[in-house]
Amino acid sequence: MKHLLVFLCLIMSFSQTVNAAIEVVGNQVIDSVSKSPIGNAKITIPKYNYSTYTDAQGRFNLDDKVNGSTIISVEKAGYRPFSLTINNNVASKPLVLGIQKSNISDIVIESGMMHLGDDNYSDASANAGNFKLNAIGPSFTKNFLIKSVTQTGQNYLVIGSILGIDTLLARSMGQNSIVNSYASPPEVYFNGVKIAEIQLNGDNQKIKLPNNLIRSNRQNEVTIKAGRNLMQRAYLDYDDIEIANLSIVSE
Ligand SMILES: [Ca+2]
Ligand SMILES: [Ca+2]
Repeated sequence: MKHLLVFLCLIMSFSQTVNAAIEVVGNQVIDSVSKSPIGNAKITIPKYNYSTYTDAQGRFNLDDKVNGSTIISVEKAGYRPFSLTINNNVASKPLVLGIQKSNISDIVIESGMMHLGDDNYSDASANAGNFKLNAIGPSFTKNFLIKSVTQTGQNYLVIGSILGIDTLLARSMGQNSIVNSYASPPEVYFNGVKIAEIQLNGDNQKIKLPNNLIRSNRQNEVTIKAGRNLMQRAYLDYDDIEIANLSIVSE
């Protein structure tokens, strides 16, 4: 009988250890295909000036940083820049972020975060409480070389994350709480030609690049222009927005 009790106690303590091990589930960065953990990936939340690195198991801590909507970014050599718009609801559960290996043809245009507009916005506008940076002005332009084009594939301009858009559609989708105004959508130009208008906030927005606009082995230019508050006629009020991670991928 005594032996049986010792045996039962051993089983109980063993199962408690196992349970404890299972409970330690936190935020993790993994390879989106192989699902293996990725160590030493840089995690950034620009709004809080917060950055950290994943451990060998791909785990990372957010230190209860998240309050309201904000962008979290992951950078790791050999992988495409990754960003995700999160809020305290999302961040209160373990985040598993799957990042994708980069291709040789990928072009990173901008890996940081930028604020377009004029730093003049209402508290009710989308993500107003979450703007971190000062505006660089109403538009962003960058030149970059496209060495060769996979003509068989389709090329895309990818906007990792965008927040703060106050279009009529964004308002109708509940992305802001503005009652009586809205803005025109931000416009995207490639080599001087308008290729898209961005109506909604969100992540990983892919815009088709027409192959005939691409200048192979030469400089190409991308421009993003902030929209305008259409109800403000007394002065020009650009729609303040924030963008993280701009790249070109071929698929
Ligand atoms: Ca503004
Ligand atoms: Ca805005």
